[in-house]
Amino acid sequence: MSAEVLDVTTVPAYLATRPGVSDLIDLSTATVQEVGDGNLNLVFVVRDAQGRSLVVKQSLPYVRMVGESWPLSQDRILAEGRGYVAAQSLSPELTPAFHGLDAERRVLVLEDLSSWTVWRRSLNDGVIDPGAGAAVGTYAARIAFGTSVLGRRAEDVQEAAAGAANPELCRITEDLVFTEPFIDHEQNAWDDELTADVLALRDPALLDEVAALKFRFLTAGQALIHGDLHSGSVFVPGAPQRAQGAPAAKVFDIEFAFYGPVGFDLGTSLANHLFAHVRAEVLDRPADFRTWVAGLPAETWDAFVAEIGRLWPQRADASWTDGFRDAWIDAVWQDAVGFAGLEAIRRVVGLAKVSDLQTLGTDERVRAARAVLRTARGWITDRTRITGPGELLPSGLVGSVD
Ligand code: SR1
Ligand code: MG
Repeated sequence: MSAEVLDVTTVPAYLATRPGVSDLIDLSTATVQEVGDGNLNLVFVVRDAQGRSLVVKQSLPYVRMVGESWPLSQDRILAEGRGYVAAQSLSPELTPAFHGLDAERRVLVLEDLSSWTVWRRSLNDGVIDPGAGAAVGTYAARIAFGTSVLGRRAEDVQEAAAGAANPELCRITEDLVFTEPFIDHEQNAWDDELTADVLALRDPALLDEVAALKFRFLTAGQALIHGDLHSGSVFVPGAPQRAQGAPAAKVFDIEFAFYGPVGFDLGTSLANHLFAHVRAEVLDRPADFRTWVAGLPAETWDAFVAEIGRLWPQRADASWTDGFRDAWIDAVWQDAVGFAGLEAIRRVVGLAKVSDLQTLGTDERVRAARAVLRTARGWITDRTRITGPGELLPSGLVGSVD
């Protein structure tokens, strides 16, 4: 049975039933706005007369971007709650404060970050956000280490993994990322000029590699991963927040969380660096912005490696040698490069597009998308030969010219 869906008129009365909320906000003066602009959920910002605020998020019983014709259970909010519990314990400053889950009503209460900016928007606007990539890499490392057998007893990890199954959302990722972009599917769409590039992706040798990565996504339950760590799942602070000592980014929207391959989150991030890069190139953004974007893969990856190194002395099992650490990092890197290729392709071909490309004019979008597809294909096929983040992004739009 679906939980009753909230609206702007029912949120205050609902919050009055939630323990502890009246310490955070004065409900008698509260005003409510629905601000959800994602693909799946309702998001309300609640503000009181003293300027205090919080966010209320409720999963809908269907996919918001499609409508009630695509039903989806509201259980994903439970996965998101598990994600926030882990994040609050392992990397609290890099996620919004979590004020609790109401499992019955399928509702989360969170810190309001609406005065921050969603990173994708900031990248689209050509804004340099120093340290945002490093914050994402650090976050990924802390969650990977702290929820896996690297940092926890194997028995505890087994129990946590069993309780973190998220089959419906994993099915969405499986279909949208690993399957539909490579077949005829009604949810696919692309600019006509890209048809040859898209159909070229059905090359049997490439499909073998896609299959290997899909198998890895479905079977490598290494750690509690975010599952959708693109630039739309990251907030960046503005100057006022930075002046008050805010971190360089906060990761949110953890509803795709499950025990999966650590490289999936890093790969999703890297693909979104590619979107920012090709957009910056076709729009001919200033050199300092383009240079900063070109450095995002290294900034993110280097922070991930550094944080794993910092945490390593706290490992849960002395069997994890330093040599194994280095081999594990190499394996995560190869996974990340392959998954990045898949995330990049699906955002051009499949259902869920990205504004980095969609808001370009047609000519620019075609040039940018062609560069994405060609770069992404190379990431998948050459992932064992790409030795570091400096080799990932094409210089300019190389690869886009026939
Ligand atoms: C039907 S959901 C489409 C996409 O939105 C989410 O943000 C995930 O990226 C998912 O693949
Ligand atoms: Mg999302």
